[in-house]
Amino acid sequence: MDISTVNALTYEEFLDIFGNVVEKCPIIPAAIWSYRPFKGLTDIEAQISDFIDSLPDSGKEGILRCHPDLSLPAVSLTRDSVDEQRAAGLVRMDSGERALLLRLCARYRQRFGFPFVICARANSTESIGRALQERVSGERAQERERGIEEVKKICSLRLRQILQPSAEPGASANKL
Ligand code: 2AL
Repeated sequence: MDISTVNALTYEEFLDIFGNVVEKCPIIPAAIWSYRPFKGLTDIEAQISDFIDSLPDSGKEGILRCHPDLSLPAVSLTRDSVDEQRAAGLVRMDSGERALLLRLCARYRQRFGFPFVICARANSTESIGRALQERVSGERAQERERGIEEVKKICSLRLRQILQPSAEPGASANKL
């Protein structure tokens, strides 16, 4: 989809298509709708990022809580989440690896009051396991910020699946 098509969408169509770019947080695309017309993919990304940054800590933690724990049964996940966890190889883990991951995720959630969030597409099962081992003993404020940075990475990749980078103004000139 290109940016002029995005800018021509009705609010309802926009929410249908962009509603889950931040997991189960349709209020975010609903809020940035106010900033149309968008200049391109990076403009939408920046508006989402600024909106998230403007939230109080409780709002940021709320966004993290909308994310499922990694490696939960697929029935409880959104389509986006299933695809991302599959891309990271999480669906291929054996039952011992899965049990360890779930145990660490539960410990993390208990310690911080929000789930461990990481951009699965940018990681492998090994790097997710290492990050979880390290982050489970971190500090709450630092983990809130790290989690939010991961949410932004997930969002960026989801946006790129909807809006190709060629939707950027000037992108066609680069091809000449
Ligand atoms: C997720 C998710 O749903 N997609 C992804 O990349 N990471 N969840 C999580 N808890 O990290």
